[in-house]
Amino acid sequence: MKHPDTFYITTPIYYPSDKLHIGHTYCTVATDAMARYKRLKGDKVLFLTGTDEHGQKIEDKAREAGITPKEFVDNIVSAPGGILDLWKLMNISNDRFIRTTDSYHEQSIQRIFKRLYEQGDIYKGKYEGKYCKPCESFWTETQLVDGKCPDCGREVADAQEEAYFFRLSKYADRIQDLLENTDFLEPRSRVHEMVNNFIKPGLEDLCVSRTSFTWGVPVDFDPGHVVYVWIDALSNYITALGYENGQYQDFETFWPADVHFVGKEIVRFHAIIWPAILMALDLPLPKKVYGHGWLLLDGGKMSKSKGNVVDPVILAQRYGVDALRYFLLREFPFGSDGNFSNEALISRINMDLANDLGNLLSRTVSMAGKYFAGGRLPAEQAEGPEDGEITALAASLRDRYEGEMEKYAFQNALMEAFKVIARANKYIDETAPWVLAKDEANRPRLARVMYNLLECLRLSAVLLTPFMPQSCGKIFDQIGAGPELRTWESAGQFGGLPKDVTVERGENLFPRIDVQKELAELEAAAEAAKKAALPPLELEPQLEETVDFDTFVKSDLRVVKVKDCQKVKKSNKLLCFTLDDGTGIDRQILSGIAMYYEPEALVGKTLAAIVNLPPRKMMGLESNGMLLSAVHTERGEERLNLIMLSDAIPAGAKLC
Ligand code: ME8
Repeated sequence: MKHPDTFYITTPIYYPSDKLHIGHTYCTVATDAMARYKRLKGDKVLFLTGTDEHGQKIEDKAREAGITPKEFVDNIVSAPGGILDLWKLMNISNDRFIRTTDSYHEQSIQRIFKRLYEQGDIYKGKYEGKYCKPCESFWTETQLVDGKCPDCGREVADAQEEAYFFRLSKYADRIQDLLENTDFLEPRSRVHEMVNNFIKPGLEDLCVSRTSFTWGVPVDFDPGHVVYVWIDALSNYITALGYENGQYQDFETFWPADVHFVGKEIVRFHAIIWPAILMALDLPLPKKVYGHGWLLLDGGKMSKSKGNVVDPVILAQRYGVDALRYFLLREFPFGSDGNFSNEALISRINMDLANDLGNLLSRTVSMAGKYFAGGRLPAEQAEGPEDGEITALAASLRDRYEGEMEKYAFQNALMEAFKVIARANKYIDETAPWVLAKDEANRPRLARVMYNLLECLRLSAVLLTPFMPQSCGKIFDQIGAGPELRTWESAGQFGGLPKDVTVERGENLFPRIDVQKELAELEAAAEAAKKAALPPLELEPQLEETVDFDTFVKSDLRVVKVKDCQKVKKSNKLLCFTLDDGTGIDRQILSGIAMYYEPEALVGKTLAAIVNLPPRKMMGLESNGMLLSAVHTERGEERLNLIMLSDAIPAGAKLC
């Protein structure tokens, strides 16, 4: 039986098909903050994340790269700079990391699949779809592009494949009831979409095996079939606890999960398919699935193929891991989409962290150090009329914060902590310690003011620890709060610090960022990364259509020498060439290559031209022919090179 003080929380397992971006980081950081919060409260937490490593896409990408699928995923997951390193950098405190290629997981999947088959929840049938023969891939009608294969653009044909199906339809009523009549799925706004779009139109049985690729868990009782996607991926949440394997013994302690955090596009799989699989296995259902929103860039979903991804590593290196973690959870309401921008990131860091929190800390600690010898407050202190409101606000912070955290409302929880921080900054202005410091008689009052500020910092820092663990540790060090004053219990009351606490000034935790300079640098870095990600060389595909020889030889290609070359007035593109073509009469050709060459550099060069094109007028000048050049694309930029020939070849020589 699961104990009420245990807490099991998961992220989705990520596809290691590309490097992860800030959107993936968002979900993992949120899960980490929640796990740390529960640990702070004293729960026994199991925080699971991992990677979803099977499937056709990985198989294809590995083939393209000329390596095995396992080598391919290892490069993205466990090699230096991979997913494991990213989570280390982001200070993610996961207790376990599952890879669906781990042998214990594969063994469990085979057992789960077999059991569902033997009890009749999985049956053998025929998968029907559109089949692309060269790609050996099935597609659904909606995946096709203009009725053709979305990968290679060729014709597809109706085809059937033997496959296993899971009886999802059997569980439709129970799932509808679960969604409508419990708070299994949150935010509640997502329930309506699930029921109306997917359940009410009729749940179809789900194809759970394939024979058209091999990179998956083999169905052990039917060679040639591999388990297809969702049974393999979703079951990670139980196999990682030791369900149907001997690797771990945590199933009894931690299942059912307290919450699965998932992005909104996979809510459907977690809120419909996953409970159905668990119902079939006769296991308790997770207590909650929380579908968070997406981070958008310029209003669209980030995706590697669109080239609009934001790299969390660059941001963490520039601003610090904690500032990035804070921004992600403070800026966007967790259940809704949010637009990522560098401006928003920098202004949030400047406003909240540099101005409010960073300033409060450095002002308080430096005043305490300046006004009291060795930074130690005297125990004799005097209350004042300004104290009541701020101490009450700080003392009740933990309750308000807890209320928000229990609803996964990270943004609100952080806003509560920052209300205390803002109030403390105002309290400095109200009490004006620099005025109090002028008169020795005010010493007890001054000490009390400092003490209240330090307590506000301490209580806020305890509750900010799940979000900014490293920075809060440094705050505690500066304000003299020992380990027993960093706990959840100690955050429930105002007045935990000893009256004669000693502060120790440290580094400035959140330096202010120069917005304009930073934005320019970030843009340049993003541009460079975008370029680096582009294929180094792109060539125009060769034409499939043939041209007959007689047509080809009608093109009169000649060697020409440049006598003069000028920029055409009012045109950014055109150069006007005066050429010796061997006939004794100058030939004029206009060419749109001004962005590639300085005209004077071309005088005297030996080039190739086609000379029997009909005359053409451009910008009022006549062009008689065309100069030949070679064109290709390098890292997204078009490159052009005029065909230059040996100067030993005379003008007018025919090219053939
Ligand atoms: O879906 N903003 O893996 P995945 C917020 N393997 N979240 C984002 C995001 C963005 N811009 N982009 C991606 C899979 N995500 C499956 C899961 S679970 C049994 C199997 C989130 O790597 C996305 O919403 O494509 C999803 O929750 C997670 O990253 C993993 O996406």
